[in-house]
Amino acid sequence: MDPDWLRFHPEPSTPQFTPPAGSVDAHCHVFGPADQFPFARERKYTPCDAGKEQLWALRDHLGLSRNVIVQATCHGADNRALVDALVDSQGLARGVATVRPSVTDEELDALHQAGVRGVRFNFVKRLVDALPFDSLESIAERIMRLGWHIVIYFEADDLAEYFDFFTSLPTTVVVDHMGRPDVRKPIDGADFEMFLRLLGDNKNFWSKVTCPERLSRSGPHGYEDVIPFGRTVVETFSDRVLWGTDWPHPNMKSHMPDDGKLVDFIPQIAPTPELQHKLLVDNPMRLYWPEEAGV
Ligand code: 0GY
Repeated sequence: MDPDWLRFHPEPSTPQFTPPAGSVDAHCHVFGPADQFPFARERKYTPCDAGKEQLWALRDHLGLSRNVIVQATCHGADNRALVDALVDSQGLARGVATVRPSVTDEELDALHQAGVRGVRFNFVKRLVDALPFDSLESIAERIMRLGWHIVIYFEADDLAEYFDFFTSLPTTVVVDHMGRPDVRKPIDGADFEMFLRLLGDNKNFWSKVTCPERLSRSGPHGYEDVIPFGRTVVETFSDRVLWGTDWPHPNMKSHMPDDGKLVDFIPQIAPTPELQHKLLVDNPMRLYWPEEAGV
């Protein structure tokens, strides 16, 4: 089974930026291996195998300490590859799962035991047929007893449609990739203003400042057009931002980023050591390892 997108970078460079001790890659995936953990029949793309050992090697190479592994649509609601990686990580990885409304409390407990701390609701139409709101609401209510949060993934054009539903969610909500702004539009335009309002008016909302390689229209050499967007989010909501590599970068068809260069992008959006520490250590530890963060 051949992947229908580029393979991840075979030899990422060594970053020039040194992440602070204890830094967390708070958005990455594991895929397969397909002969052990088959991809979902309903998937919209076929990835390459990208297993836990490769993820741990990347973590060490980049100078990071921990991972948050996010269930991607190509594995549907079959979280076995995710759980396998979490168990193997010996506490150095947490997870965000995908579940259906039919999930049992016992299954949720088992996911929690393995290290899952949230569920992902995906609204990106090219990736998935989203569940109806009432199904998502029932999942949201079911996970509250575990103290989990909800990760949402959507395109900027769809935010207006979902705004009221998102703000009705009863948990902490983490937005993937800054709500995928169109970085060709002005930063003070209506679209990004709506996203900033989502976070500004709703203190339970966090954002990942991830994926310059997906958002940039200026190409792989520095992702300059994404910097003002990322920096605004980091500086405005410094206690509610997360960073991650997005390895192995599913669906990247134009170019495959060098993960070392993605680490070097961090000081462009978090220019001071204080902001870097919040983004890479304090915030992810508070959300995913609160028992160690003293929360
Ligand atoms: C990402 C982005 C993408 C894919 C998925 O669940 C997924 O399949 O999240 C994408 O294609 O934009 O965060 O990995």
